[in-house]
Amino acid sequence: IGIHKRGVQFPQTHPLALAPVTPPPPTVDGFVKEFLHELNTDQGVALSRSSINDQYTALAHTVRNYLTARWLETGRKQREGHTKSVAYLSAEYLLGRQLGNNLLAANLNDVARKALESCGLSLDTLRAQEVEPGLGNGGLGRLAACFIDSLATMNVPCVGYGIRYEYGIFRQTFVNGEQVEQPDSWLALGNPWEIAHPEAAVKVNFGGRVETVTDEAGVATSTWVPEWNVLGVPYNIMVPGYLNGRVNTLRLWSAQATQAFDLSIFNAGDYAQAVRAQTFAENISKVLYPEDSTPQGKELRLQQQYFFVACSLRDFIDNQGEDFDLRDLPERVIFQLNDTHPVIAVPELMRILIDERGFDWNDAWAITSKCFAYTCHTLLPEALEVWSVELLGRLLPRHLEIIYRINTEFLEVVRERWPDDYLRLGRMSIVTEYPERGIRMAYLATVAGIKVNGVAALHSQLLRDKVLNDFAELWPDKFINVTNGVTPRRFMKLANPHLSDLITDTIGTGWVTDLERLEELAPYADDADFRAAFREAKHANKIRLRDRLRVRDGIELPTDHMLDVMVKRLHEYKRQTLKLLHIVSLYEQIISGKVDAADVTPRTFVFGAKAAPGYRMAKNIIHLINNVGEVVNNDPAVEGRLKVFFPANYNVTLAERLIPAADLSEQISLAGMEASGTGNMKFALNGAITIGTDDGANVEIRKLVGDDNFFLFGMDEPQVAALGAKGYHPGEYYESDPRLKATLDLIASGTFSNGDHQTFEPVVSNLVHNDRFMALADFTSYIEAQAKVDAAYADTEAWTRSAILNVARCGFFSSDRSMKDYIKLIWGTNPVL
Ligand code: RUG
Repeated sequence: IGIHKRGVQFPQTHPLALAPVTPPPPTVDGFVKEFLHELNTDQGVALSRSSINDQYTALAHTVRNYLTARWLETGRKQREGHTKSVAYLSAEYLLGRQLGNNLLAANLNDVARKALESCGLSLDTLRAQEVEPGLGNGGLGRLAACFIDSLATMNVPCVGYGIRYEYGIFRQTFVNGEQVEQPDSWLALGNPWEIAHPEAAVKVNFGGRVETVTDEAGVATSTWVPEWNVLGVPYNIMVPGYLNGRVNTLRLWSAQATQAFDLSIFNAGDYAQAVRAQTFAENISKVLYPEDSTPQGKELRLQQQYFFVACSLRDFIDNQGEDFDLRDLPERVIFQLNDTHPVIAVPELMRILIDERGFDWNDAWAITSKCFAYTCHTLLPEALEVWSVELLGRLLPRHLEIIYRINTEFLEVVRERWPDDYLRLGRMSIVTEYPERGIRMAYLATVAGIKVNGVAALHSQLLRDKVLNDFAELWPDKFINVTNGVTPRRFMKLANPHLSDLITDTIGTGWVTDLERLEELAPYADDADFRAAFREAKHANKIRLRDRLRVRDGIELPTDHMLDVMVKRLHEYKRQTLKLLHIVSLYEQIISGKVDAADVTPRTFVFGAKAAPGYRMAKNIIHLINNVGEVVNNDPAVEGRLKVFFPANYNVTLAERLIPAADLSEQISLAGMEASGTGNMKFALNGAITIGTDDGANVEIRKLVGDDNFFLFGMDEPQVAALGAKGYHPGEYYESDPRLKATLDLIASGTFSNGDHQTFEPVVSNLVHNDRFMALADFTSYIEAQAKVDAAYADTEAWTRSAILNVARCGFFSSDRSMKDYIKLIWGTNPVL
């Protein structure tokens, strides 16, 4: 285990084994042959007897076979070139379906379609068979997936490391309007995209104690005597670049017990006890924690974090070969820490260097402090992980010891710079004493990282000025911004073929890998024919969405309404309630006769959102959205004017259908709360216009598209801070805006809960009495902005013009550009051509 040697020289080798591996011919016949071969030999069935899953699996393997030659070649070049790699450490990858993306990357879509047709099969049917791997919660995991796509496309050596959760993000269902979670057994029918290497499993230790021996010269040596261990089995997934022949690797670790069961206990008849150790070990990669932006600090979570970084560090180091001098590690790799989740990698590398490789502290730190960089994705204080010292000491005693020493040496640096500033020492210490003694992982990452980046300009500035201000004073150059981005391959080319074809027909194909070229579309905003074609594409997307929702959810989507979409995790700071207040106020105005229904712009509102299972308020809000939809959709008074839909289980697959069809993109978080957002970018690039606050990457979107092509509302971050400082009293807004009062009163009246006043009382009273995210303060401004939206939408040509300019001016938000920024500002890696 873990010592399985690769690259052994065989005394005799058949010449074929020395030749480069060749892919099957990229012709229809070549594809058919490969597909049937896979179906017959791998699935063991004849076409005539095969199930759809057999066909899908064989198809996936066929596509994989085309990529394999390039993958092996990529690996060979990388090993021989000793190039510096990016090792992206992320607890989440929200990949989305693989088949369509891989066909696109390998330019096999048409060939595959025709090949399958010639076998009497439909590519679309087989694509629908794929269960998406939901190994992430939301933006953070999807960002990781976009980044690895971009790095492969840009020819940058990268290995993504993560966890192969057996159950990904839960499948959301609604029962009487309330969220009910079902396990996501995404592996039930197998995963044809992964290749397991059980022989390369890595052992990971936990628990036990540290023994310290001091020699005659007074030098202390620590030895970790762990108590238990598990194995990490690597599963490789190919990450193909777009049409460039490069295939990088995503390596996900699955936990396995070192011993399947205890035979003596089994023989004694206690079967449950005999397999307990196995169950315990395998729990580590069993299920993704469904919290987004608010970690829970559970022991299993820390086990997951250490498990995957220990495997990944060991894997990367072992792959450098036996003669590799670890002093050269910073020239070989940069470990990018995706949020605080993998930060335990810092003491782990120190432990490997000192305890296993015999480096002294200073040399080990000299290496370690050049190998990591840290991306922070939040500003919410509760989202910055703090691990209790008690727990860390119990699970990873040696790491705790190392963290204490890092902290001691770091505080010396602080003391030297600010000799008498004791308060500052307390503020900056990696070890906090309140509310219990804990390790502030963001601080540890900041101390160890060569750079710390936020994910949008405003976020990075607030990190520097507020959350990590003391650190920014100490190391001003450490803090940088890299604005997030999204991959145009999945979120335009694949998701929006209508618009993509129109763009390609107009400006050529180069935009797919050079998204700034979308600028060339700007002049066409003034071309009536182009505008008509653009509208046609949008309409076709609404029809595609309608067809999908009809089958998926039994929803009948009107295709002639403005499509107003808010999709993202359910969180109070994102303010789905503000959107809901807008809908209820429109409804209230019509049913109370204040407004004639005929004067209301026909709109369909679509929500998509999962709530963390333990987040009570978020679940109440979901319930309320569903119940408002139920009432509004069945009230003849608003028929033909308002519809509210909430398809369950929003995921990447649905996003790919929904986003291209949207007219209006809702990005309405309280300013200073959303680190970046990436949905906002996807919508704008697909020709939806944003209504949004000055928050996260909205700020940059607005700057690029221009004020005329963006509906801005609400307080900005300094205004939010000032109101908070002055004292925020939401009740005053309730009392002073009659429209807001009528809206909240309607909810409180039981209209959306069969007359029951209790059901939504927590939502209403939380808004009126607490409202941490100041929805009521922004209500009036939001309603006014929505009125402007209606007016603008009435002018079809002007609206289309704005939508086109959104597409044309948002090329900046490609994840390729984000990756260029990381390379230039942090990694210093060179693309390998
Ligand atoms: O909430 C943030 C989003 O604003 C951001 O766009 C995304 C990617 O950077 O990360 C999200 N996030 C933050 N997810 N989890 C956290 C917890 O730190």
